[in-house]
Order: sequence, then C-alpha cells, then structure tokens
Amino acid sequence: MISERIPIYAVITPSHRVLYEEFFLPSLNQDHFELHALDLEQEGKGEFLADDFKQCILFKVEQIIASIKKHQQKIIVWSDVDIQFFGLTATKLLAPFKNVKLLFAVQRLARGRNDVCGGFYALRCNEQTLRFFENVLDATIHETNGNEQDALNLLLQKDSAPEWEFLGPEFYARTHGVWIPRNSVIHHATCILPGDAVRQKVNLLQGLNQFHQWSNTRRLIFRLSSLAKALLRKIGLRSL
Ligand SMILES: [Mn+2]
Repeated sequence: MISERIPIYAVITPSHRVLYEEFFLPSLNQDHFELHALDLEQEGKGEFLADDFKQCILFKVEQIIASIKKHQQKIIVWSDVDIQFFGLTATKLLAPFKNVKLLFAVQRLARGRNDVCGGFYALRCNEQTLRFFENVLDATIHETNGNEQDALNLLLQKDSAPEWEFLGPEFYARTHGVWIPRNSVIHHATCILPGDAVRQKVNLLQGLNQFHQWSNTRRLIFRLSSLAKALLRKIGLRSL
C-alpha cells in the first residue's frame, strides 16, 4: 500500500454498469487508487450525444467541480467506465506531475491528431483548474450543445488554459488505431461505429482482457489478427 492513494472518479449509469463491474472495477488497483464511484440513475442506452448521455455529462462536470473543491492541491483522476487497467500504478500516473507547473494531463483522442479525449484525465486541484472546469461547464451548456469533450478542446486552445499535456500512447484508446502499445497501462474502449455502444465496448474490452500479462506470442497473434480485420474493414468486407 502506498502512503496516499490517488482519488479516481467515475460516473456509473445503468446502461454502462456492466462495463464497470466486469472490466473497470476488477482491473483497478485499489492499493494505488481511491475509488469514488458516482451513481447516476437514468433511463436510456447512453449512446454518444443522446439526451441521456448529455444529462450524464452535465452531472459529471458538476461533480468534477465539486471534486476539485474537495481535494485542494491534490492530483485526482476522472475516468470513464468503458476502460480497463493494465497494472496502472500511482507512480506511473503521477510521473508527468513532477513538473510542478503541470495542471492537467489528458488522453489523446486519436493518433496523429491534437484533440483530447474527455474520457480519461488527471488534474491538479487548485483555483486555476476550478475556474477552468467552471468554464467547461458553461461552454458545455452554451457553446458545444452538451458535449463536454468539445468544450474541453475549445477551452484548451485558449491562452488562459491551465498548463496541460497529453498522456503518452500507453494510455491507449481504440480510436488510436488497432496497434496497441505493449506497455499500455489502460485500454479505453472508444467506439468505432455509431449505435449499440455497450455491446461493442464489451467485445473490445473482452478482446484485450489482462493484456499486460499476455505472452509475446499471444500479443503477436492479437496484433496480426487486428491488422487483418482492419484490412477487411478497409475493403468493405467487415464492419467491426
Ligand atoms: Mn469512454
């Protein structure tokens, strides 16, 4: 057990509870992370940017603001539950914050692009990040039609943004491409097709379960089959 665990926050909706219970929770090292799981009871399947999805986002941003007030000067994590961990430690997560000026470290949305993913980030709780997330809430409601990720991207472009950087490619998301780095510490099951989100995510998460403990041979087979599937998608013989 390390001396102080890092608070990690996640919002759980009924539609995504299965992901939380089967993948997120069993893979999270609670010796390193102090879990704050916030239940949000609502109807709906949680499809990206549907009304229930947007309500969840507003609840989430309000809770982020509350968490920053609660953990002054500490580093905390906010995570989606369509994520599984591959042995992520507190030391690994805190490494970028050795730069004392760094306030925000966030997963990249897609390889070769410069937008952030709203599904996994760490932040240093202080007045500046508090103000920043109050602005994210405002922009989510008034400028980006309920999309918190767009609001984050909009506000991080501005000169007034807190000092921030991307987490490395080992904070892997499916939208980074099929080639998962061997040192990956998380796997975010970001969707590649609209509709039927939870089922797609279960398949993605199952496909990489316990990846950090795989043999080299198993990793190689997975990668080759991923490339083959990607090729079939490209020529239209496969959708997923
Ligand atoms: Mn997600």
